[in-house]
Amino acid sequence: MIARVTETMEFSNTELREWCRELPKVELHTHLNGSIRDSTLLELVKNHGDNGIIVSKDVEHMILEKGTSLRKCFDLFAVYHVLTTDHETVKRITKEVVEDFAADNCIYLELRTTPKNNEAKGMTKRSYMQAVIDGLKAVDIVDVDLWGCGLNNEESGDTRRKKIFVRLLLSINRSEATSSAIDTVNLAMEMKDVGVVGIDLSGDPTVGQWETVLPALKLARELGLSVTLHCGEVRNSKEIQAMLDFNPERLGHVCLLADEEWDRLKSLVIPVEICLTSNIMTQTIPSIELHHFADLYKSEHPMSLCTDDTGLFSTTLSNEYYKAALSFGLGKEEMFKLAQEAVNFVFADESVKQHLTQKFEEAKGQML
Ligand code: 6MZ
Repeated sequence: MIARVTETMEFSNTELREWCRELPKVELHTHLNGSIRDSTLLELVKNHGDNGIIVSKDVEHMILEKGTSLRKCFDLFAVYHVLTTDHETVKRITKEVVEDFAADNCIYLELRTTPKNNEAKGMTKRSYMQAVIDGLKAVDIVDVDLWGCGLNNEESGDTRRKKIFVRLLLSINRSEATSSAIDTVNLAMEMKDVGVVGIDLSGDPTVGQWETVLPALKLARELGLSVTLHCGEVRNSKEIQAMLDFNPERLGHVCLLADEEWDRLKSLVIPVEICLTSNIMTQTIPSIELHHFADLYKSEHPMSLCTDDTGLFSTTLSNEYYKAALSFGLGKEEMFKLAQEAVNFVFADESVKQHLTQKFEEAKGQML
């Protein structure tokens, strides 16, 4: 236990769950295709039918069985990508994912996705991203602020509607060639005035070489885009050290760092995106009690709770807070502070940070 247990104990579990849902939250690490609703996936499987690439019965089973190891996650992503590679579906899943986060009281969502070419569907990386933007415009239940103005509700001007700030990160997949990774960075640059704030490096951590993507990451930095890297999902000391040398704006996961890498992470004070459920479900970390959250929290290292893939891991951002409260004995004030501090690590500009800070100030009186 690392904090006051008593405060947490004041709640019943149901009250604690509800409190976590009401807490305003900032999500910094979630992948679009990993956050598709199960119901949507199953519908897509049904519509897709058996076509030689996927067999519906097997896929339904995989979807419901979920990502219970890193290997299974990447097998599933390959299936998702067969199901979602057309513009209408990309638009639909984007709309649904944003609505799900908004319903969970997330007030700022940094949504990441890998732009994809798919010649058969007439899709380019650019048109894929346009479908994402179309999905944001289609959001019904809240106002979406994408680049400093209301996106989906300009005419109504209804100030009572809840609002979510959405910013986009373009992901480079670790298996991409240098030229493809550079294309993604250039696309991010083109889309800087429509809500794209940075670059993520993700994908199967057992695949790809750091040197292949480094030129693209350096270009991103030169162009003023923020960078976050998936780091230490598998033991790979050489790569972890290279990532720390790069000193990105944020790091995701940082599960399997050796002691000296751990010390270096702390001395560099790089904010960490923590994904509790994901790390446990993929068995990257053997149990929640052994999760590095506790050590980072104790050393007051900057970090933020995140979901990684809400669909794949059947979680929500409020569930991640709930889990942290129960597992590490955090009280209301600690939880509120943890949520609020995430504002410091968003890639959006100062005006958004000010707006979010104000939202937390307004909520404080009601929540504490
Ligand atoms: C590494 C992950 C990931 O980009 O198609 N992705 N990469 N580790 C993880 N932890 C389990 N979870 C998701 O969303 C799906 C893609 O995000 C990355 C993978 O590259 C996956 O294919 P998009 O929207």
